[in-house]
Amino acid sequence: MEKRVIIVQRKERFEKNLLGELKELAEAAGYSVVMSVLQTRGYSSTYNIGRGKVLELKKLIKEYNVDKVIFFNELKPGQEYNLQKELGVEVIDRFELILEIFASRAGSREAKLQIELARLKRELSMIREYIHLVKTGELPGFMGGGRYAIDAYYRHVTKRIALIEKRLEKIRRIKSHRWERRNYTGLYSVSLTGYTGAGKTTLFNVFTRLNEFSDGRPFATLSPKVRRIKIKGRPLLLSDTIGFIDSLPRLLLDAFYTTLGELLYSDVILLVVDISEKIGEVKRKLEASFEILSKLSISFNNVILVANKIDLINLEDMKEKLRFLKEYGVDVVAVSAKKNVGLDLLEDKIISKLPRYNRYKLIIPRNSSFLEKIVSNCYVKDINVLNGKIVLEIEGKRDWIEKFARKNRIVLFSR
Ligand SMILES: Nc1nc2c(ncn2[C@@H]2O[C@H](COP(=O)(O)OP(=O)(O)OP(=O)(O)O)[C@@H](O)[C@H]2O)c(=O)[nH]1
Ligand SMILES: [Mg+2]
Repeated sequence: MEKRVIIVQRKERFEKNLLGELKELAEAAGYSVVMSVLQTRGYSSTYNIGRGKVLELKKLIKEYNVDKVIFFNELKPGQEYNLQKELGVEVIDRFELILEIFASRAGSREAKLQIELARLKRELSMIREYIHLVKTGELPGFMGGGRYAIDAYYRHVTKRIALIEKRLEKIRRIKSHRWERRNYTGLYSVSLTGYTGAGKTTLFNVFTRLNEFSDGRPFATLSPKVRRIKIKGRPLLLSDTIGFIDSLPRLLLDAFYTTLGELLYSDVILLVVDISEKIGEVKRKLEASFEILSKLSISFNNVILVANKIDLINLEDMKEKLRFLKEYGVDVVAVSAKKNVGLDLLEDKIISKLPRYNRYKLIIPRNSSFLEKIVSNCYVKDINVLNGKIVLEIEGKRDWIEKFARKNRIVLFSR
């Protein structure tokens, strides 16, 4: 049975209400949200929220038979302890919630290690704070050998962190080699990115006709998926990446950004936006996405805004939102990934954005394995047989084509 939870956010007057997002996250983790509680201001260092709100929560927990309380705000260990003691149920914060989701979705070894690392780092800061609180008498002290046990645990966690960091370092070295190699082939690379739930995986599936995991919940995709596809005859690599969310906890940023490393090696980035939502939501998610791309130093020239889910809104609404999106000065294409609308235009746009787009004519011997290599790495515009030789007109990445020709002593004619 699903665990019943209450979600809580304490915010300053100028801060956003993000309980809607917290609810989606909680549901993604398999909880059933029975109540949302918002408190404006009223901070107390004991509970994070004010004492009055704590008593109110206590009542609600009884009334609605609640198993757990999830806070949007990051809780200090003392606060978590005090809340649990007062409320009599488990209390976690958004950080722990996201970790739960990450952990349940993590596929690759790297993702798993990153999650464990984030968990351990958080634990370390908790232990430090805990020791501090005991010393200052704000929490009950350690009994008997408690102090020794805590020290030993602290050392264990520190060691484990160092070990995981070493392993991650190794994985990353291998991975960057792989990226370099991929950059070397004639294949262009296109990445899907954007807010969680925007429709990246759906679009990925339409393009690849494969069935990747997509269950309509946040973070359905954790580690990047890559497929080789052809768009209008041009071979390229398409990657699906993890979804964005607003204000990701600081300790999770590393885990998050490394899974996005793929984007740095993309020729074109498809930033998918769900435009069926209210314009305020569209704006919030879009700006959060832009911020993440900026942090990765991605050039917006390579970005295409894919305005998705147009099947859910009427024409007027769509036009207004497209006008709004265009103000950001990035190319926009409206589609419905689900209903297969607008994809032809999107494909044209992708092709128009592929850089280092070069045309060559070349002549190769018949029956050679060269042909197979060329077909799978370039766009073949024309093919003829002349005097027992194959004459090709191709388009593709200059680096790959020139290297291939040099290596195999094939003469190229630029066009
Ligand atoms: N109506 C409609 N629904 C869509 C469309 N595209 C995607 N969806 C739905 O939106 C939900 C989220 O789609 P996903 O493809 O999983 O989204 P995502 O961007 O990959 O999400 P994460 O992997 O969590 O970041 C699913 O329920 C899809 O069926 C569309 O064009 N129209
Ligand atoms: Mg996905």
